[in-house]
Amino acid sequence: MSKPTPTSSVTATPTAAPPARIDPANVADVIVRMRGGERRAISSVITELERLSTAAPALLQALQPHLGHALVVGFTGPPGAGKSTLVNAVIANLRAQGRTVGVIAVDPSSPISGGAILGDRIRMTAALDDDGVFVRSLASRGYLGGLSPAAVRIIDALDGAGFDIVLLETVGTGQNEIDVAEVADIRVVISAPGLGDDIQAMKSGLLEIADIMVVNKGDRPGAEQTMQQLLGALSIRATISEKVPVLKTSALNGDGIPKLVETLDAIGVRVAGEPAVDRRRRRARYLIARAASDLVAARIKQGGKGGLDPLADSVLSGTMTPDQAARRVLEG
Ligand SMILES: Nc1nc2c(ncn2[C@@H]2O[C@H](COP(=O)(O)OP(=O)(O)O)[C@@H](O)[C@H]2O)c(=O)[nH]1
Ligand SMILES: [Mg+2]
Repeated sequence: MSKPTPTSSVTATPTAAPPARIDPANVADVIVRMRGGERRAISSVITELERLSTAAPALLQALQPHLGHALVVGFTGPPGAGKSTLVNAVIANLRAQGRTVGVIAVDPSSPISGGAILGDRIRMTAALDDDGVFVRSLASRGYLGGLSPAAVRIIDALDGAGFDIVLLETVGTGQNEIDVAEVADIRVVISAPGLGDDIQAMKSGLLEIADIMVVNKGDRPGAEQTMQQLLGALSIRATISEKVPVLKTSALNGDGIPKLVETLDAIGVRVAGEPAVDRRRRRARYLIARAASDLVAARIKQGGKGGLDPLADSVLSGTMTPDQAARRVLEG
């Protein structure tokens, strides 16, 4: 690629979509092969959607009739809580039951070392040599439209490919990661002893989105204390504490994993009772909201015709309120 990829999510200045690597005339055929479980087809569809290539719109449209089957489970929490290891343990449990699993690991850590992705590959050993599992890691390189929307498009790819469950690992540090967790049908928030500030390290926003709380590294001293702190933090939020199960796991030795999967399934039964279109709509809503806020950010940056200065002067001279000026910017 001769052009540098954008590093910010502001893409409203029409950045040209990268050229497709699959022939747009073959889209229908690729979808058929993908749904037949052909890994190369799955991989190339994901790549097109990840890059938001010129084939992406046709692919997304062709996928639509096949969406809404997969249960999407988000795993989020601070770095080092054991998310990847836990996801690996859950994969092994699900595979033992014969269920197929797609995995997306979103890791915004330094793209320079590449260590995070390599680390995921090492931890997600359950996925090796198994056609029933497909793992895709995303680093924080520039994605057209941003990293999180790329992850959401890949959820659609894995759902469309027919996987029973899609596991989405995100680091719960920034608002974007917390937002992307909202596209999941079930949100698992993971903490662990020894992360420094323990519960304080869990952004309060994370506690609020949890359908299930997990204290991982249950084999380590301090796990019980972390459990108690968490139960305490949840009990102040009375409405939440009633329904959020708090489970202890050890992703390393497997303790608590069957119970975690049972709990996921119990919630999954409720989710499956919702119309599939509701799940697709949730993801579409997220993509629209993100694209809209990117557009707004770009408009502000450009300031409409002639930059923001003329509007700022109007505000200074009292001929316009900041609110009116803002509307003018949005009108373009
Ligand atoms: N003792 C113990 N260590 C764990 C457990 N789960 C993960 N780890 C370790 O914690 C470290 C971070 O794990 P990782 O899965 O990469 O965390 P992530 O950043 O949340 O994805 C690794 O060294 C793991 O081996 C656990 O249940 N018990
Ligand atoms: Mg990880």
